[in-house]
Amino acid sequence: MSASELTAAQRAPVYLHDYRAPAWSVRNVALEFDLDAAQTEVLAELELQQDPAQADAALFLHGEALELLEISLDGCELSPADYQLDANGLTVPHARGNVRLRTRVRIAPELNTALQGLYLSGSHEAGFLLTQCEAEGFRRITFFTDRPDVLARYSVMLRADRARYPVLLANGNPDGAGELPDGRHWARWLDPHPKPSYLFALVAGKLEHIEDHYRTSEGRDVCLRIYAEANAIAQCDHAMRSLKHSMRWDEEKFGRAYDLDVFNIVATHDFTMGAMENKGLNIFNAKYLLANMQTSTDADFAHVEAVVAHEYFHNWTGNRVTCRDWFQLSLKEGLTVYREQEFCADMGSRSLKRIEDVQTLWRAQFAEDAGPLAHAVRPEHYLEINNFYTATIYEKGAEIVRMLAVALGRDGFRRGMDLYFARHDGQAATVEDFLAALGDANKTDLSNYLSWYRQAGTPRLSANGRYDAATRTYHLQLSQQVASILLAADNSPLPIPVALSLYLPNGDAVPLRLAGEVAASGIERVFVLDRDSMTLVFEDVFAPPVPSLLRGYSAPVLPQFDVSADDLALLLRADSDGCNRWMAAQALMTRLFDADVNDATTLVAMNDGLAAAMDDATLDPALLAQLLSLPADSILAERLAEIDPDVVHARIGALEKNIAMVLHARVLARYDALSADETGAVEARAPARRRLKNRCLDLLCSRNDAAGIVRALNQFENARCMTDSLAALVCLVRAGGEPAEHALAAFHARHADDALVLDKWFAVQAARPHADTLDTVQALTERADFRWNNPNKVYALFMTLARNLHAFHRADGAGYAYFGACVQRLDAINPQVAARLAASFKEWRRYEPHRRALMQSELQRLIELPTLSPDLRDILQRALA
Ligand code: 0A1
Ligand code: ZN
Repeated sequence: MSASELTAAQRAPVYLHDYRAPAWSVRNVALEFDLDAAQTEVLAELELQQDPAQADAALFLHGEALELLEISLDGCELSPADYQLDANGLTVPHARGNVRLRTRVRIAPELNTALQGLYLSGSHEAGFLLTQCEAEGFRRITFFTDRPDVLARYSVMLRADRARYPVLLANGNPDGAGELPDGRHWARWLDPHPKPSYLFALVAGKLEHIEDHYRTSEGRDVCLRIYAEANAIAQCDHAMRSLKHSMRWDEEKFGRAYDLDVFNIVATHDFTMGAMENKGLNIFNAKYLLANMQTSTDADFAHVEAVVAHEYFHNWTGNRVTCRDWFQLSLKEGLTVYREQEFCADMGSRSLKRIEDVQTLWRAQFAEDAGPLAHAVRPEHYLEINNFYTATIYEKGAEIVRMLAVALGRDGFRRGMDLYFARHDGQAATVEDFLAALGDANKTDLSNYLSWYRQAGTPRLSANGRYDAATRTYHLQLSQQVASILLAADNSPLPIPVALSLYLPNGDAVPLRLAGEVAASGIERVFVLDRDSMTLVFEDVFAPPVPSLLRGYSAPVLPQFDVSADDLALLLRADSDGCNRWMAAQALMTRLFDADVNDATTLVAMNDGLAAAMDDATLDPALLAQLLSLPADSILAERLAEIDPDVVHARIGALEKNIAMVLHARVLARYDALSADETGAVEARAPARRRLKNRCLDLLCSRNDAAGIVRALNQFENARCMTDSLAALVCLVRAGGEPAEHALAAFHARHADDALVLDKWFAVQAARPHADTLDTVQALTERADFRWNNPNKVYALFMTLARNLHAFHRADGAGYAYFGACVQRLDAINPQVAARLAASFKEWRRYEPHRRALMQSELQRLIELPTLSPDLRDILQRALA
């Protein structure tokens, strides 16, 4: 019986404390692929080595959905009595010591809609073959010890029909190619760097490429290629530029040079995630690789730069130093996100990048951490690892690295990273190894940061200040409250680096001298709160100061600061840290949301502060756009004891209309000036101006005023770039009616051949704030250009729908029922996609009783389905627990 005939067993949880070193390792692996979309054969020769300390351990290799055609051990063919096959893999009980195992299996790429393992991208006639192995996809290609702490050297032989599959790529360096009879050809690839199986990749098909070269600081000439289908190849230049910038930056900032002769990137439209860092052969969702002013927004350009950098940086943080087990996922992901964030900050505006990253953290991670899917950055157990590619592992993980970097300072952090690479190059490491290297290099003990990796939930940081005029001292008490003791593996106090300044009413910052210190040292300092509470006493403070806390958002905590609206207005006006100016504006808006705009003092403070910002000609237009933006709906919704989408919507509307009204003249003038200057260019400052211009347009349209709609129509008709065209379309669709219909039709006609632009077209409609949007989405799924098996299309419609207060959260429950039915349908196609969508229900307990009951019953209906993927089951179980 083949493993594919067995039904998948229900998963047992995996525990961190059960970790054992591998009983069997693979030194070398030789793979031979006879590639074909319908049937591919994979021959694998593994040089296996048993750990002498585990001499009794049977040889077990993971394998799923593989048809075993041939198996031999040390040259002797095995009979079925010599091995056991089940849904999880292959056991060869009598193997001992050093052995050579040879297996030949058959797989069916074109039937693989889960997009894990080897699959087909595009059409059956003209598509290409590619792989996705992280986290556990390699076991769908061949039998293997598919765990990240088994590092092997790979040699890969690819054979295929030359006409259908002219390009044959795998990891490492090319090692020969040639012709075969019957129109077939071969190519061999050799990867000299031992790697875990999740980094394996191959690509075969009809692809074009662009090429460039890069000379590393070590003198290696690297051939860089980006592969894409013919109609997209003209859109790869921005990615190539970003790649070269990333390579230079990693040498300059971390001393890390590239280590192969070639670096290949391939774009696909069929990908569940953003991109994948396979050694020497990165594979990208086309959405994060292709960019062109006519079809991509400024935000798309920024995403491409960030994701190219992210995958490239993995070459050291992830590939050269990998993870011992999947519990350590944030060791590579948090660290690589941090590196990516720093790179983007260096390429553009540091404070703006920080604001964007904080926005993402607050919107995605805080919500995750507050609900039933909350988990530690290093979890203690999991059912399905695919469900742990989360905002907590990525974004909160990056925040922990940032805290360490803030606490150690630039040079100390670099020393620590140097030691981390020196100690662990070529190894599979742990979070403890990381903290030890950073600490040892700086002769300090950072093990208390482990609590950040072990505790789920967002801690609160409170601050209370008291000024003593007689002694001219300012007493600042900082204290922390652990968020969710229930979930914490330990609940010891966390080390929280607090970067702070003190501002005098005239806007000057106070030189900071603590009681007992001889002299002041600077106007910004970092204090690490590593107890429940501490009080800092500052001397020589000549007037009651306003504290500017968590500058640059120095720790991922929920601020609960005892500061007045006027204090916030001062920070909004005068803080030298752009991120803190923005946080002050957000705090004012949040207070107004809480008070349903009925708080005169706060209203005046916010309105005056924003007006002053608009009048400040020196302010970066992109920062101004951020100051003028409300916190995300989901963040504001969290403020309510019980979420009622109608209340959220009404309060946000009132707040937005107040800003639009109070600033109307300024917004109009600014929009017209920026609009007259628009060139549609890529140059560095243009995106910032467009961002402000389009936020102004948004405000002008918020009350459906003719002045706004006319401008939106005009901008839509005359747009020189996608940023402007899409921003106008969003405003028109929100207003609805004939202009919206007309614009949607025109946009579709203009971009009918471009899958990525069509995703935007789908998403804009799914975002329309109206209960009827549900019917629109339903109708859109019937179109020929919607594909259920394409994750980008599915996310464009359904991720957007899930964030739509009006449609998803319709009071009649139709949104939940429809969404649930779609999740069910998708589970049979791509379980990872279904599980990601199902996580949209995670906040169900926070809603008012009526909607809460509706969401719960939909979750309950789903969990009782007779067939459910392990991925979806895991999410549903945790959501309902
Ligand atoms: N390691 C990748 C993310 C990734 C994870 C799983 C995947 O399989 C579906 C694909 C990509 C990254 O961090 O970029
Ligand atoms: Zn990553």
